[in-house]
Amino acid sequence: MESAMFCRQCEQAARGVGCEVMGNCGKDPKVSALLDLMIQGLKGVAVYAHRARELGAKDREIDLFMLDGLFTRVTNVNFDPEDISRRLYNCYRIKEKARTLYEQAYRERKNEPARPLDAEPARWTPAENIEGLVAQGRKHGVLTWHQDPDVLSTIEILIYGLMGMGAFAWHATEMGKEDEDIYAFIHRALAATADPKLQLKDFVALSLECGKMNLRTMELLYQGHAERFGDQEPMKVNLGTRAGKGIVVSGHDLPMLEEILKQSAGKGINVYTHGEMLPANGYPGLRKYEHFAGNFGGAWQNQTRELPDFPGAVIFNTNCIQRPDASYADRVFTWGEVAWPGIPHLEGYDFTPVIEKALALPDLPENPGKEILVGFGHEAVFKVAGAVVDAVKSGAVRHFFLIGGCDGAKPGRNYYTDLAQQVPKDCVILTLACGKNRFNRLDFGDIGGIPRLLDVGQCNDAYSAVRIALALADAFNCGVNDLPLSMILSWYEQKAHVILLTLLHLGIKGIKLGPSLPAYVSPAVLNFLVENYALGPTTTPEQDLRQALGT
Ligand code: SF4
Ligand code: SF3
Repeated sequence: MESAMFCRQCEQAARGVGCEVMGNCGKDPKVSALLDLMIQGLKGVAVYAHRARELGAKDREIDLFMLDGLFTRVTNVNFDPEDISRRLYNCYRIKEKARTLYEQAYRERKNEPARPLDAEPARWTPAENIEGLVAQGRKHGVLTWHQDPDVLSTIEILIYGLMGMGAFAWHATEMGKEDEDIYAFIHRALAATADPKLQLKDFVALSLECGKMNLRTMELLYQGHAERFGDQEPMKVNLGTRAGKGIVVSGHDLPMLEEILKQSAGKGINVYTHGEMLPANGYPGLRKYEHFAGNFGGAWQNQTRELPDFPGAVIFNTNCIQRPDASYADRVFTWGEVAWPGIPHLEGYDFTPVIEKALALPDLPENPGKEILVGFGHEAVFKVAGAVVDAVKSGAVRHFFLIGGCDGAKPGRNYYTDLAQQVPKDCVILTLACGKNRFNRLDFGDIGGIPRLLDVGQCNDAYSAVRIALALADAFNCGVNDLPLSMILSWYEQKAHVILLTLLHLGIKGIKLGPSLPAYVSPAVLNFLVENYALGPTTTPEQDLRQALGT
Protein backbone atom coordinates (compact mmCIF):
# COMPACT_ATOMS: atom_id res chain seq x y z
CA MET A 1 0.00 0.00 0.00
CA GLU A 2 1.26 3.45 -0.86
CA SER A 3 2.34 5.35 2.25
CA ALA A 4 0.91 8.78 3.10
CA MET A 5 4.36 10.37 2.81
CA PHE A 6 8.01 9.39 2.73
CA CYS A 7 10.79 11.45 4.23
CA ARG A 8 14.16 10.30 5.57
CA GLN A 9 16.18 13.48 5.44
CA CYS A 10 16.93 13.79 9.15
CA GLU A 11 18.16 11.63 11.98
CA GLN A 12 14.64 11.22 13.35
CA ALA A 13 13.49 9.20 10.32
CA ALA A 14 10.99 6.70 11.74
CA ARG A 15 12.50 3.28 12.56
CA GLY A 16 15.72 4.48 10.92
CA VAL A 17 13.95 4.01 7.57
CA GLY A 18 11.69 7.00 6.93
CA CYS A 19 8.59 8.78 8.16
CA GLU A 20 5.62 7.33 6.28
CA VAL A 21 2.51 8.27 8.21
CA MET A 22 3.48 11.48 9.96
CA GLY A 23 6.88 13.09 10.43
CA ASN A 24 8.48 12.59 13.81
CA CYS A 25 9.28 16.30 13.54
CA GLY A 26 5.58 17.14 13.23
CA LYS A 27 5.53 17.41 9.43
CA ASP A 28 2.24 16.01 8.10
CA PRO A 29 1.77 14.34 4.69
CA LYS A 30 0.39 17.55 3.19
CA VAL A 31 3.42 19.61 4.19
CA SER A 32 5.72 16.76 3.17
CA ALA A 33 4.20 16.70 -0.34
CA LEU A 34 4.47 20.49 -0.68
CA LEU A 35 8.13 20.39 0.35
CA ASP A 36 8.75 17.58 -2.15
CA LEU A 37 7.21 19.81 -4.78
CA MET A 38 9.54 22.58 -3.68
CA ILE A 39 12.55 20.44 -4.59
CA GLN A 40 10.97 19.64 -7.96
CA GLY A 41 10.29 23.35 -8.50
CA LEU A 42 13.85 24.30 -7.53
CA LYS A 43 15.22 21.72 -9.96
CA GLY A 44 13.18 23.50 -12.64
CA VAL A 45 14.73 26.82 -11.65
CA ALA A 46 18.19 25.26 -11.59
CA VAL A 47 18.11 23.69 -15.06
CA TYR A 48 17.38 27.09 -16.60
CA ALA A 49 19.55 29.18 -14.29
CA HIS A 50 22.51 26.85 -14.85
CA ARG A 51 22.21 26.99 -18.63
CA ALA A 52 21.68 30.75 -18.56
CA ARG A 53 24.89 31.11 -16.55
CA GLU A 54 26.79 28.99 -19.03
CA LEU A 55 25.72 31.60 -21.58
CA GLY A 56 26.86 34.43 -19.32
CA ALA A 57 23.42 35.46 -17.98
CA LYS A 58 22.43 35.59 -14.32
CA ASP A 59 19.85 37.22 -12.10
CA ARG A 60 20.14 37.98 -8.40
CA GLU A 61 16.46 37.42 -7.63
CA ILE A 62 16.77 33.90 -9.04
CA ASP A 63 19.91 33.22 -7.01
CA LEU A 64 18.41 34.50 -3.78
CA PHE A 65 15.18 32.58 -4.30
CA MET A 66 17.17 29.39 -4.67
CA LEU A 67 18.60 29.89 -1.16
CA ASP A 68 15.12 30.67 0.19
CA GLY A 69 13.65 27.53 -1.30
CA LEU A 70 16.44 25.25 -0.08
CA PHE A 71 16.28 26.70 3.43
CA THR A 72 12.49 26.33 3.58
CA ARG A 73 12.86 22.58 3.15
CA VAL A 74 15.37 22.13 6.02
CA THR A 75 14.03 20.04 8.90
CA ASN A 76 12.04 21.96 11.54
CA VAL A 77 11.79 25.15 9.50
CA ASN A 78 8.43 25.41 7.76
CA PHE A 79 5.27 23.55 8.69
CA ASP A 80 2.68 25.89 7.17
CA PRO A 81 0.95 24.67 3.97
CA GLU A 82 -0.30 28.18 3.13
CA ASP A 83 3.15 29.69 3.50
CA ILE A 84 4.83 26.92 1.48
CA SER A 85 2.17 27.20 -1.24
CA ARG A 86 2.89 30.92 -1.61
CA ARG A 87 6.55 30.06 -1.96
CA LEU A 88 5.72 27.43 -4.58
CA TYR A 89 3.82 29.93 -6.75
CA ASN A 90 6.80 32.23 -6.40
CA CYS A 91 9.05 29.33 -7.36
CA TYR A 92 7.10 28.92 -10.59
CA ARG A 93 7.41 32.65 -11.33
CA ILE A 94 11.16 32.44 -10.72
CA LYS A 95 11.45 29.35 -12.93
CA GLU A 96 9.73 31.20 -15.75
CA LYS A 97 12.04 34.15 -15.17
CA ALA A 98 15.04 31.80 -15.41
CA ARG A 99 13.56 30.29 -18.58
CA THR A 100 13.24 33.72 -20.19
CA LEU A 101 16.77 34.60 -19.09
CA TYR A 102 18.09 31.43 -20.68
CA GLU A 103 16.12 31.82 -23.90
CA GLN A 104 17.18 35.44 -24.32
CA ALA A 105 20.82 34.63 -23.67
CA TYR A 106 20.64 31.72 -26.10
CA ARG A 107 19.12 33.87 -28.84
CA GLU A 108 21.70 36.59 -28.32
CA ARG A 109 24.62 34.18 -28.32
CA LYS A 110 23.57 31.76 -31.03
CA ASN A 111 21.31 33.87 -33.20
CA GLU A 112 18.56 31.29 -33.10
CA PRO A 113 15.75 30.41 -30.68
CA ALA A 114 16.54 27.97 -27.86
CA ARG A 115 15.03 24.51 -28.12
CA PRO A 116 12.76 23.63 -25.16
CA LEU A 117 14.64 21.79 -22.42
CA ASP A 118 13.55 18.22 -21.99
CA ALA A 119 14.27 17.94 -18.24
CA GLU A 120 10.97 17.14 -16.55
CA PRO A 121 11.20 19.83 -13.81
CA ALA A 122 11.59 22.49 -16.50
CA ARG A 123 8.03 21.81 -17.66
CA TRP A 124 6.34 22.09 -14.26
CA THR A 125 3.34 24.39 -13.91
CA PRO A 126 1.67 24.66 -10.52
CA ALA A 127 -1.86 23.46 -9.78
CA GLU A 128 -4.45 26.09 -8.93
CA ASN A 129 -4.92 25.35 -5.24
CA ILE A 130 -3.19 23.74 -2.28
CA GLU A 131 -4.90 20.37 -2.79
CA GLY A 132 -3.66 20.36 -6.38
CA LEU A 133 -0.14 21.27 -5.28
CA VAL A 134 -0.21 18.47 -2.71
CA ALA A 135 -1.28 16.00 -5.41
CA GLN A 136 1.58 17.20 -7.60
CA GLY A 137 4.07 16.94 -4.75
CA ARG A 138 3.05 13.35 -4.04
CA LYS A 139 4.32 12.43 -7.50
CA HIS A 140 7.77 13.83 -6.77
CA GLY A 141 8.68 12.24 -3.45
CA VAL A 142 12.28 11.39 -2.68
CA LEU A 143 11.94 7.78 -3.87
CA THR A 144 11.19 9.06 -7.39
CA TRP A 145 14.49 10.93 -7.58
CA HIS A 146 16.21 7.85 -9.01
CA GLN A 147 15.42 4.18 -9.53
CA ASP A 148 18.83 2.84 -8.49
CA PRO A 149 19.12 2.81 -4.67
CA ASP A 150 22.81 3.69 -4.65
CA VAL A 151 22.48 6.55 -7.12
CA LEU A 152 19.42 7.72 -5.20
CA SER A 153 21.51 7.67 -2.02
CA THR A 154 24.16 9.92 -3.55
CA ILE A 155 21.52 12.25 -5.01
CA GLU A 156 19.98 12.57 -1.55
CA ILE A 157 23.40 13.23 -0.05
CA LEU A 158 23.87 16.00 -2.60
CA ILE A 159 20.42 17.56 -2.27
CA TYR A 160 20.44 17.53 1.54
CA GLY A 161 23.92 19.05 1.34
CA LEU A 162 22.60 21.80 -0.91
CA MET A 163 19.79 22.45 1.57
CA GLY A 164 22.22 22.87 4.46
CA MET A 165 24.56 25.00 2.40
CA GLY A 166 21.61 27.04 1.11
CA ALA A 167 20.67 27.84 4.71
CA PHE A 168 24.21 28.97 5.56
CA ALA A 169 24.41 31.03 2.36
CA TRP A 170 21.02 32.60 3.16
CA HIS A 171 22.41 33.88 6.46
CA ALA A 172 25.57 35.18 4.75
CA THR A 173 23.57 37.19 2.20
CA GLU A 174 21.94 39.08 5.04
CA MET A 175 25.34 40.60 5.75
CA GLY A 176 26.10 41.28 2.10
CA LYS A 177 28.36 38.23 1.79
CA GLU A 178 27.80 36.46 -1.51
CA ASP A 179 29.94 34.58 -3.97
CA GLU A 180 29.10 34.03 -7.59
CA ASP A 181 30.75 30.58 -7.46
CA ILE A 182 28.32 29.45 -4.77
CA TYR A 183 25.25 30.34 -6.81
CA ALA A 184 26.76 28.81 -9.95
CA PHE A 185 27.50 25.59 -8.07
CA ILE A 186 24.05 25.28 -6.51
CA HIS A 187 22.33 25.68 -9.88
CA ARG A 188 24.74 23.30 -11.60
CA ALA A 189 24.47 20.65 -8.89
CA LEU A 190 20.70 20.76 -8.57
CA ALA A 191 20.31 20.73 -12.36
CA ALA A 192 22.54 17.63 -12.39
CA THR A 193 20.04 15.76 -10.22
CA ALA A 194 17.51 16.14 -13.06
CA ASP A 195 19.91 14.67 -15.63
CA PRO A 196 19.21 10.94 -16.12
CA LYS A 197 22.57 10.42 -17.84
CA LEU A 198 24.60 11.09 -14.72
CA GLN A 199 25.87 8.23 -12.61
CA LEU A 200 26.88 7.42 -9.09
CA LYS A 201 30.44 8.68 -9.47
CA ASP A 202 29.12 12.03 -10.74
CA PHE A 203 26.99 12.53 -7.65
CA VAL A 204 29.81 11.43 -5.33
CA ALA A 205 32.02 14.06 -6.96
CA LEU A 206 29.30 16.69 -6.73
CA SER A 207 28.69 15.85 -3.06
CA LEU A 208 32.37 16.37 -2.23
CA GLU A 209 32.32 19.58 -4.26
CA CYS A 210 29.30 20.58 -2.20
CA GLY A 211 31.48 20.13 0.90
CA LYS A 212 34.11 22.36 -0.69
CA MET A 213 31.63 25.06 -1.66
CA ASN A 214 30.11 24.86 1.79
CA LEU A 215 33.50 25.65 3.32
CA ARG A 216 33.58 28.83 1.24
CA THR A 217 29.99 29.57 2.30
CA MET A 218 30.88 29.14 5.95
CA GLU A 219 33.91 31.36 5.53
CA LEU A 220 31.66 34.09 4.15
CA LEU A 221 29.26 33.62 7.02
CA TYR A 222 32.10 33.89 9.52
CA GLN A 223 33.38 37.05 7.82
CA GLY A 224 29.90 38.57 7.83
CA HIS A 225 29.51 37.96 11.56
CA ALA A 226 33.02 39.11 12.41
CA GLU A 227 32.75 42.33 10.41
CA ARG A 228 29.35 43.19 11.82
CA PHE A 229 29.66 42.01 15.44
CA GLY A 230 33.41 41.55 16.02
CA ASP A 231 35.01 38.19 16.67
CA GLN A 232 33.51 35.97 19.36
CA GLU A 233 35.16 36.52 22.75
CA PRO A 234 35.03 34.29 25.81
CA MET A 235 32.09 35.66 27.80
CA LYS A 236 29.94 34.43 30.64
CA VAL A 237 26.27 34.01 29.86
CA ASN A 238 23.65 34.29 32.55
CA LEU A 239 21.03 31.55 32.43
CA GLY A 240 18.62 33.30 34.80
CA THR A 241 16.12 36.09 34.18
CA ARG A 242 16.04 39.81 34.96
CA ALA A 243 13.03 41.64 36.36
CA GLY A 244 11.05 43.21 33.51
CA LYS A 245 9.48 42.39 30.20
CA GLY A 246 11.14 39.79 28.01
CA ILE A 247 11.65 38.52 24.49
CA VAL A 248 13.21 35.15 23.71
CA VAL A 249 14.88 34.78 20.31
CA SER A 250 15.33 31.21 19.13
CA GLY A 251 17.16 29.98 16.03
CA HIS A 252 20.47 30.98 14.48
CA ASP A 253 20.12 34.42 12.92
CA LEU A 254 22.38 37.11 14.42
CA PRO A 255 21.47 40.16 12.25
CA MET A 256 17.83 39.60 13.13
CA LEU A 257 18.72 39.46 16.84
CA GLU A 258 20.62 42.73 16.45
CA GLU A 259 17.50 44.39 15.03
CA ILE A 260 15.38 43.13 17.90
CA LEU A 261 17.97 44.50 20.33
CA LYS A 262 18.04 47.89 18.59
CA GLN A 263 14.29 48.22 18.37
CA SER A 264 13.57 47.08 21.93
CA ALA A 265 16.25 49.24 23.61
CA GLY A 266 15.05 51.59 26.34
CA LYS A 267 11.61 50.01 26.58
CA GLY A 268 12.03 47.99 29.75
CA ILE A 269 12.40 44.79 27.74
CA ASN A 270 15.22 42.29 28.23
CA VAL A 271 16.22 40.05 25.35
CA TYR A 272 17.26 36.42 25.83
CA THR A 273 18.67 33.84 23.45
CA HIS A 274 17.38 30.30 23.22
CA GLY A 275 18.74 27.08 21.69
CA GLU A 276 21.32 27.73 18.97
CA MET A 277 21.17 31.50 19.60
CA LEU A 278 23.21 30.93 22.81
CA PRO A 279 26.60 31.68 21.15
CA ALA A 280 25.27 35.14 20.16
CA ASN A 281 26.23 36.05 23.73
CA GLY A 282 29.91 35.83 22.73
CA TYR A 283 29.82 38.67 20.18
CA PRO A 284 30.92 42.10 21.45
CA GLY A 285 28.72 43.85 18.89
CA LEU A 286 25.66 42.20 20.42
CA ARG A 287 26.73 42.13 24.06
CA LYS A 288 27.08 45.91 24.03
CA TYR A 289 23.30 46.18 24.36
CA GLU A 290 22.59 46.49 28.07
CA HIS A 291 19.24 44.75 27.78
CA PHE A 292 20.81 41.65 26.18
CA ALA A 293 20.23 39.65 29.32
CA GLY A 294 21.58 36.17 28.55
CA ASN A 295 20.00 32.88 27.63
CA PHE A 296 16.74 31.21 28.57
CA GLY A 297 16.27 27.45 28.47
CA GLY A 298 18.27 24.67 26.94
CA ALA A 299 18.17 22.61 23.78
CA TRP A 300 15.56 23.11 21.08
CA GLN A 301 13.77 19.87 21.76
CA ASN A 302 12.92 21.05 25.28
CA GLN A 303 11.06 24.13 24.02
CA THR A 304 7.57 22.83 24.66
CA ARG A 305 8.54 22.08 28.26
CA GLU A 306 10.49 25.30 28.89
CA LEU A 307 8.68 28.06 27.00
CA PRO A 308 5.46 27.76 29.08
CA ASP A 309 7.60 29.15 31.93
CA PHE A 310 8.68 32.18 29.91
CA PRO A 311 5.93 34.80 30.29
CA GLY A 312 7.25 37.09 27.54
CA ALA A 313 7.20 37.02 23.73
CA VAL A 314 9.03 34.38 21.71
CA ILE A 315 10.26 34.53 18.13
CA PHE A 316 11.81 31.78 16.02
CA ASN A 317 14.11 33.04 13.29
CA THR A 318 15.27 29.62 11.96
CA ASN A 319 15.03 25.96 12.90
CA CYS A 320 14.19 24.23 15.15
CA ILE A 321 10.53 24.99 15.85
CA GLN A 322 8.17 22.43 17.32
CA ARG A 323 4.39 22.59 17.55
CA PRO A 324 3.82 25.46 19.99
CA ASP A 325 1.94 24.27 23.03
CA ALA A 326 -1.41 26.01 23.66
CA SER A 327 0.00 27.44 26.90
CA TYR A 328 2.32 29.80 24.98
CA ALA A 329 1.21 29.70 21.32
CA ASP A 330 -0.47 33.11 21.61
CA ARG A 331 2.86 34.82 22.31
CA VAL A 332 4.95 33.14 19.61
CA PHE A 333 6.05 34.65 16.29
CA THR A 334 7.98 33.23 13.36
CA TRP A 335 10.31 35.04 10.97
CA GLY A 336 12.18 34.40 7.74
CA GLU A 337 11.77 30.89 6.38
CA VAL A 338 10.16 29.56 9.56
CA ALA A 339 6.40 29.18 9.66
CA TRP A 340 3.80 27.32 11.69
CA PRO A 341 0.07 27.36 10.87
CA GLY A 342 -1.81 29.98 12.90
CA ILE A 343 1.34 31.60 14.30
CA PRO A 344 1.94 35.22 13.19
CA HIS A 345 4.77 35.40 10.68
CA LEU A 346 6.95 38.48 10.29
CA GLU A 347 8.83 39.41 7.13
CA GLY A 348 11.49 42.08 6.96
CA TYR A 349 13.13 43.70 9.95
CA ASP A 350 10.28 45.56 11.66
CA PHE A 351 9.75 43.81 14.97
CA THR A 352 7.11 46.15 16.39
CA PRO A 353 4.52 43.35 16.81
CA VAL A 354 6.92 41.30 18.99
CA ILE A 355 7.88 44.33 21.05
CA GLU A 356 4.25 45.35 21.57
CA LYS A 357 3.40 41.80 22.54
CA ALA A 358 6.24 41.68 25.07
CA LEU A 359 5.13 45.00 26.57
CA ALA A 360 1.58 43.70 27.00
CA LEU A 361 2.69 40.47 28.70
CA PRO A 362 3.57 40.02 32.39
CA ASP A 363 7.03 40.80 33.79
CA LEU A 364 9.65 38.16 34.35
CA PRO A 365 11.00 37.77 37.89
CA GLU A 366 14.53 38.66 38.98
CA ASN A 367 16.10 35.23 39.12
CA PRO A 368 19.89 35.19 38.96
CA GLY A 369 20.99 31.95 37.35
CA LYS A 370 24.08 29.90 36.71
CA GLU A 371 26.67 31.31 34.31
CA ILE A 372 28.32 29.41 31.50
CA LEU A 373 31.17 30.36 29.20
CA VAL A 374 30.80 30.81 25.44
CA GLY A 375 32.79 32.54 22.72
CA PHE A 376 35.70 30.33 21.67
CA GLY A 377 35.58 30.99 17.95
CA HIS A 378 38.90 30.40 16.24
CA GLU A 379 40.15 33.96 16.82
CA ALA A 380 39.67 33.53 20.57
CA VAL A 381 41.33 30.11 20.52
CA PHE A 382 44.23 31.50 18.48
CA LYS A 383 44.83 34.01 21.31
CA VAL A 384 45.56 31.14 23.68
CA ALA A 385 47.19 28.98 21.01
CA GLY A 386 50.68 29.34 22.53
CA ALA A 387 49.49 28.06 25.90
CA VAL A 388 47.53 25.24 24.23
CA VAL A 389 50.50 24.11 22.13
CA ASP A 390 52.81 24.24 25.20
CA ALA A 391 50.26 22.25 27.19
CA VAL A 392 50.21 19.55 24.52
CA LYS A 393 54.01 19.48 24.29
CA SER A 394 54.39 19.19 28.06
CA GLY A 395 51.79 16.42 28.15
CA ALA A 396 49.35 18.47 30.26
CA VAL A 397 46.84 18.18 27.41
CA ARG A 398 46.73 14.67 25.96
CA HIS A 399 43.97 14.84 23.40
CA PHE A 400 41.22 17.03 21.91
CA PHE A 401 37.68 15.91 21.31
CA LEU A 402 35.37 17.80 18.99
CA ILE A 403 31.95 16.80 20.26
CA GLY A 404 29.95 18.72 17.74
CA GLY A 405 26.71 18.66 15.86
CA CYS A 406 23.01 18.85 16.28
CA ASP A 407 20.84 17.72 19.12
CA GLY A 408 17.64 15.79 18.64
CA ALA A 409 14.68 14.44 20.51
CA LYS A 410 15.28 10.72 20.06
CA PRO A 411 16.52 8.54 22.92
CA GLY A 412 20.17 7.48 22.66
CA ARG A 413 21.53 10.99 22.60
CA ASN A 414 22.70 10.73 26.22
CA TYR A 415 25.71 9.04 24.58
CA TYR A 416 27.19 12.53 24.07
CA THR A 417 26.70 13.58 27.70
CA ASP A 418 28.17 10.30 28.92
CA LEU A 419 31.09 10.68 26.54
CA ALA A 420 31.81 14.28 27.59
CA GLN A 421 31.71 13.26 31.25
CA GLN A 422 34.02 10.30 30.67
CA VAL A 423 36.61 12.24 28.66
CA PRO A 424 39.75 12.05 30.87
CA LYS A 425 40.66 15.20 32.80
CA ASP A 426 43.79 15.79 30.72
CA CYS A 427 41.77 16.23 27.51
CA VAL A 428 40.08 19.31 26.07
CA ILE A 429 36.56 19.22 24.62
CA LEU A 430 35.57 21.52 21.79
CA THR A 431 31.84 21.90 21.20
CA LEU A 432 29.94 23.19 18.21
CA ALA A 433 26.23 23.46 17.40
CA CYS A 434 23.30 22.61 19.62
CA GLY A 435 24.34 19.12 20.75
CA LYS A 436 26.35 20.77 23.55
CA ASN A 437 23.16 21.80 25.33
CA ARG A 438 23.08 18.30 26.76
CA PHE A 439 26.20 18.88 28.82
CA ASN A 440 27.38 22.49 28.70
CA ARG A 441 25.93 23.28 32.12
CA LEU A 442 28.27 20.76 33.73
CA ASP A 443 31.53 21.91 35.28
CA PHE A 444 34.52 20.60 33.34
CA GLY A 445 37.20 22.67 35.09
CA ASP A 446 40.41 23.74 33.38
CA ILE A 447 43.91 22.59 32.54
CA GLY A 448 46.43 25.21 33.68
CA GLY A 449 43.94 27.99 33.00
CA ILE A 450 42.69 26.58 29.68
CA PRO A 451 38.99 25.72 30.12
CA ARG A 452 38.40 22.05 29.38
CA LEU A 453 35.20 22.84 27.51
CA LEU A 454 35.61 25.38 24.73
CA ASP A 455 32.46 26.28 22.84
CA VAL A 456 33.23 27.23 19.25
CA GLY A 457 29.64 28.36 18.62
CA GLN A 458 26.63 27.50 16.51
CA CYS A 459 26.57 25.06 13.61
CA ASN A 460 26.84 28.31 11.63
CA ASP A 461 30.34 28.70 13.14
CA ALA A 462 31.68 25.38 11.82
CA TYR A 463 34.25 27.38 9.85
CA SER A 464 35.92 28.21 13.17
CA ALA A 465 36.19 24.54 14.10
CA VAL A 466 37.86 23.83 10.77
CA ARG A 467 40.27 26.74 11.28
CA ILE A 468 41.16 25.50 14.77
CA ALA A 469 41.90 22.00 13.46
CA LEU A 470 44.01 23.38 10.60
CA ALA A 471 45.91 25.71 12.96
CA LEU A 472 46.67 22.85 15.35
CA ALA A 473 47.97 20.81 12.43
CA ASP A 474 50.13 23.77 11.45
CA ALA A 475 51.48 24.22 14.97
CA PHE A 476 52.43 20.56 15.19
CA ASN A 477 53.63 20.40 11.63
CA CYS A 478 51.40 17.48 10.72
CA GLY A 479 48.16 16.73 8.94
CA VAL A 480 44.78 17.06 10.67
CA ASN A 481 44.46 13.27 10.62
CA ASP A 482 47.71 12.96 12.60
CA LEU A 483 46.63 15.31 15.37
CA PRO A 484 45.60 14.11 18.82
CA LEU A 485 42.07 15.12 17.83
CA SER A 486 38.95 13.00 17.55
CA MET A 487 35.76 14.20 15.92
CA ILE A 488 32.71 12.61 17.44
CA LEU A 489 29.74 14.16 15.77
CA SER A 490 26.03 14.14 16.33
CA TRP A 491 23.84 14.90 13.40
CA TYR A 492 20.20 15.73 13.12
CA GLU A 493 19.44 17.88 10.11
CA GLN A 494 20.92 19.03 6.82
CA LYS A 495 23.28 21.68 8.15
CA ALA A 496 25.16 19.04 10.13
CA HIS A 497 25.04 16.85 7.04
CA VAL A 498 26.74 19.45 4.84
CA ILE A 499 29.36 20.17 7.50
CA LEU A 500 30.19 16.48 7.36
CA LEU A 501 30.58 16.79 3.58
CA THR A 502 32.99 19.68 4.20
CA LEU A 503 35.05 17.56 6.58
CA LEU A 504 35.16 14.74 4.02
CA HIS A 505 36.18 17.22 1.33
CA LEU A 506 39.07 18.22 3.62
CA GLY A 507 40.11 14.58 3.74
CA ILE A 508 39.38 14.16 7.45
CA LYS A 509 39.26 10.53 8.39
CA GLY A 510 37.99 8.49 11.30
CA ILE A 511 34.96 10.64 12.13
CA LYS A 512 32.46 8.93 14.42
CA LEU A 513 28.87 9.75 13.57
CA GLY A 514 25.79 9.16 15.69
CA PRO A 515 23.50 8.55 17.34
CA SER A 516 22.45 6.63 14.21
CA LEU A 517 23.62 6.70 10.61
CA PRO A 518 21.51 8.46 7.98
CA ALA A 519 18.68 6.33 6.58
CA TYR A 520 19.48 7.66 3.11
CA VAL A 521 23.00 6.22 3.01
CA SER A 522 22.73 2.91 1.15
CA PRO A 523 24.94 -0.03 2.20
CA ALA A 524 27.17 0.42 -0.87
CA VAL A 525 27.61 4.15 -0.25
CA LEU A 526 28.34 3.46 3.42
CA ASN A 527 31.01 0.99 2.34
CA PHE A 528 32.56 3.69 0.20
CA LEU A 529 32.61 6.09 3.17
CA VAL A 530 34.10 3.48 5.47
CA GLU A 531 36.78 2.45 2.98
CA ASN A 532 37.78 5.95 1.94
CA TYR A 533 37.21 7.97 5.10
CA ALA A 534 37.07 5.39 7.91
CA LEU A 535 33.75 6.97 8.85
CA GLY A 536 32.01 4.89 11.46
CA PRO A 537 29.05 4.89 13.82
CA THR A 538 29.42 5.86 17.46
CA THR A 539 29.42 2.76 19.67
CA THR A 540 29.67 3.21 23.43
CA PRO A 541 31.47 6.09 25.15
CA GLU A 542 33.90 3.63 26.71
CA GLN A 543 34.78 1.90 23.45
CA ASP A 544 34.99 5.13 21.41
CA LEU A 545 37.22 6.73 24.06
CA ARG A 546 39.52 3.71 24.15
CA GLN A 547 39.81 3.83 20.37
CA ALA A 548 40.43 7.59 20.29
CA LEU A 549 43.08 7.48 23.00
CA GLY A 550 44.66 4.22 21.86
CA THR A 551 44.28 2.71 25.34
FE1 SF4 B 1 10.82 12.45 9.53
FE2 SF4 B 1 12.96 14.01 9.73
FE3 SF4 B 1 11.56 13.99 7.51
FE4 SF4 B 1 10.57 15.11 9.73
S1 SF4 B 1 12.34 15.79 8.54
S2 SF4 B 1 9.48 13.79 8.33
S3 SF4 B 1 11.37 13.69 11.29
S4 SF4 B 1 12.73 12.28 8.37
FE1 SF3 C 1 20.44 22.42 16.22
FE2 SF3 C 1 18.10 22.46 15.13
FE3 SF3 C 1 21.10 21.44 13.97
FE4 SF3 C 1 22.37 24.52 14.48
S1 SF3 C 1 18.94 23.98 16.33
S2 SF3 C 1 22.39 22.62 15.15
S3 SF3 C 1 19.42 20.80 15.15
